[in-house]
Amino acid sequence: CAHPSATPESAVSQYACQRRTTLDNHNKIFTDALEVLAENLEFCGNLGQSLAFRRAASVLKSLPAALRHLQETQRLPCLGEHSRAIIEEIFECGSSSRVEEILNDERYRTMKLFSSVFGVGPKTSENWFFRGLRTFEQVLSEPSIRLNRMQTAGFLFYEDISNPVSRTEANALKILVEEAVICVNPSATVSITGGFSRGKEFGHDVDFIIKTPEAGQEDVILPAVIERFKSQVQKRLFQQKVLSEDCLNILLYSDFQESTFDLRQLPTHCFEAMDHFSKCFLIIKLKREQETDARAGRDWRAVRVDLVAPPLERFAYALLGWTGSTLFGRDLRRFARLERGKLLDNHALYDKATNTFLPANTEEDIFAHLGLEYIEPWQRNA
Ligand code: DGT
Ligand code: MG
Repeated sequence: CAHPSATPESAVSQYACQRRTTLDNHNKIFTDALEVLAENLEFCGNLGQSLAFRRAASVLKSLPAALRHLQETQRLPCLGEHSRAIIEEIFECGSSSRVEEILNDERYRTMKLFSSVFGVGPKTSENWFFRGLRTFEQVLSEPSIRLNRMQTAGFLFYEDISNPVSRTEANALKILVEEAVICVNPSATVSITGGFSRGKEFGHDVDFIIKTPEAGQEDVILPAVIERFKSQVQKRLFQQKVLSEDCLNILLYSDFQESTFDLRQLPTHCFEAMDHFSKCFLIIKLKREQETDARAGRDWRAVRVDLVAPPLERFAYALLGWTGSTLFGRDLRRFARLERGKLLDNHALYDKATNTFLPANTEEDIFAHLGLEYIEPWQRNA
């Protein structure tokens, strides 16, 4: 990606934050292939090369039409010789032999399977693979493996949470979360962020960001919401003189992470690092709208939900980070650092020339600080 940043009017920028990328991907055949290569390299720990393929795929996603000839890639940034060779083969044969090989590769398939479990990352997946494990049954019956709480929940609700969440389900969850949030703090507001705020119809989870106007409330609201979910259940149990807890408890799993945020902290260089805001990772029981799951004999499904509660003065930065996409966020930071001499992360934007933090009330303010045209969330599907 060594293209100059000053691009002519019609040229495609090397930075995702200078491109408008909707969900209308006209080059899916190429981007799917490049993303398999990227994922495989991630599994092998080769993050640099993986990112190169992700960037190549992202550039193709932003194009207004399908590529017609390989030559068209010559005017595009971030498409190196490896990516172009894959595209060429797809043009000629309809698919890439390297991608087919990866899709059939035992290591790739096993890593993909293991890392699809909530709480199991690439390191654990690799560890299990090198111990000769290939299936969930083998992992679960291996006496030397001790699953942590998150992984235990991941296996327990695997089938439900590996099924994509629909927008209808996300909206139903919003009502549920909103009810709990407003009950504990009537001046707080809840917004959907992540993939759904970029217009996606399905997601692997639902991300919510909570805005609290009073200083300090961001630190207490999430534990209170979790307590509210729990007490709701007890109340109903009591009222209905009820059955089993399993039928009523809507909170199937919760992991609250206290804020470690410090106003004076400079933005971090490490993109992968989790932000410091108060947040929780939940698995929530959602009532099914239509048919009951006959096999399971239940009328609910488990859904993954993330909640984040930043302090008001940093809300816009948190929203921008959580809206994504991941590559869009990564390129915003890279652009800020390399083109503007500023440090950006989910907490703040810091100007190295004046040694000051730049305040922002809205996402528009942040784009303006960076001298970037505003890009709507639905155009950030890089
Ligand atoms: P989904 O849930 O699979 O439909 O897609 P998203 O885009 O909602 O992704 P998700 O839920 O994993 O993450 C929510 C947002 O958080 C995402 O849009 C961008 C941000 N994010 C994801 N991964 C990272 C990361 O490794 N570092 C940072 N700084 N932000 C990330
Ligand atoms: Mg999400």
